Amino acid sequence: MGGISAPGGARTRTQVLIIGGGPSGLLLSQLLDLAGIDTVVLERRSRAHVLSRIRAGVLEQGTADLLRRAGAGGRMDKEGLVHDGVEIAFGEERLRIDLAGLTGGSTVMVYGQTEVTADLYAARDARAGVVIDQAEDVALFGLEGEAPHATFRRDGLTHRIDCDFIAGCDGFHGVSRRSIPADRLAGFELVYPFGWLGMLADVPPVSDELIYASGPRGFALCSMRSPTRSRYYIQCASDEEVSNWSDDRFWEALADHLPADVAAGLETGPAIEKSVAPLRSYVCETMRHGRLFLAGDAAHIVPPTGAKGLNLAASDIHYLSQALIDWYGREGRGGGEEAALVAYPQRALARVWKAERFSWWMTTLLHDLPERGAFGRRLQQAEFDYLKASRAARAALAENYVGLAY
Ligand code: RFL
Ligand code: PHB
Repeated sequence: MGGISAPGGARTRTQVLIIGGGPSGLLLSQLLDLAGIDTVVLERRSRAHVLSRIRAGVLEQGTADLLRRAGAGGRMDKEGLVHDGVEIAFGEERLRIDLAGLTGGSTVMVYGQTEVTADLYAARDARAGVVIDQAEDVALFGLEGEAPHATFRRDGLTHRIDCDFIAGCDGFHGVSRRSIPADRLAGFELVYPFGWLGMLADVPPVSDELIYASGPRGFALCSMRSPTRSRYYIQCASDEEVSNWSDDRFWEALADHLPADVAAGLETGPAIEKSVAPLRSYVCETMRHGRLFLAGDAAHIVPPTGAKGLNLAASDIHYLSQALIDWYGREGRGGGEEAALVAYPQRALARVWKAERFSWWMTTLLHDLPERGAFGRRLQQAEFDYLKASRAARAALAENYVGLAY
């Protein structure tokens, strides 16, 4: 092919080519590198853009442990906030879920995805990892054979990288899943008729713990990034325009969604960021197609209500890195390669579907669901009353919230 070259001195061949430089792709690259496996990451956006995205805030213990194993947990352990409880509010009633007490000591770490991504970039830089940003028009070839490759454009030139495997870590809208032939792709989707309007502000959080609130006007979440930075969300239409929301309008609506005693303690201030996220549940069960493996949001989406999106990405990467490390280990010993690769989708999907169930359950428990009418609201009240009355029900919530073992 004419006009094909190596970008900025990067190799034209690698062992595992990773599409997407979000948390999934960077973590995979780091874990494989630590095991002596060569990778190149191709990211469509600039690094500054990737690092400006505000997304998840809660890390399961398994995710925090994986980041430590990857050598990217130092700042998290200094600056992250360990939470051993979380609150559910229903109307004016508040119920604390004692995460640690109900799970034998498990906790969650409140530490923003923006920081996780920055720490992973720093870890890759420290090991001279190759992450090529602004890689446009990535296209994947030869997935069903033993020598796949990808092409992309950068600085007006077309480049080609050959590899053993391609890891599709390029999020829900990426090219990887779309490269699987439609008749080989098994996808399952549930779209909710609402979204979340999020805002970030440098004001102290209204409470030391997260509050998931369900009221007559719908859902709200009080979260945080630090003792001086708050992250708040309210339920909105999925096509809501951020530009319709002045800071004052947001704060008033938030107060309206919270129990009066919580609203009374709100400290307001100028927004640093506001954004709308539509809510969706999606699973692509075809997490492997030949030499292509999907991981993270490229393979599945959960509504953010259970705080599972980033954590599922981490467990996928744990399973995928193990499969690839196993494959390269066996290759050195001369065989048995298929078993290691076949295990990946099976192991990942078993955990994915449980997180999908939990995220769907939290979403339907707490949001205004107009299509279910007054009957639906009575069911939500009954569910909340059951949580209040039953330690077993609270334990089930806690066990899922801190994250199922892997
Ligand atoms: P990401 O973070 O989407 O990263 C994918 C990366 O791939 C790049 N990319 C491409 N690169 C090369 N070629 C292409 N053709 C490409 N197409 C895309 C993208 O630029 C990007 O850098 O997926 P990853 O790494 O799997 O990580 C998953 C998490 O980001 C995700 O699960 C969570 O952020 C989901 N999520 C939330 N999860 C929570 O637990 N709590 C939250 O509050 C929360 N809020 C959110 C969210 C996801 C959002 N999205 C996807 C728009 C809010 C939003 C707005
Ligand atoms: C957040 O802090 O952004 C956050 C926390 C918990 C969630 C979703 C988002 O369930």
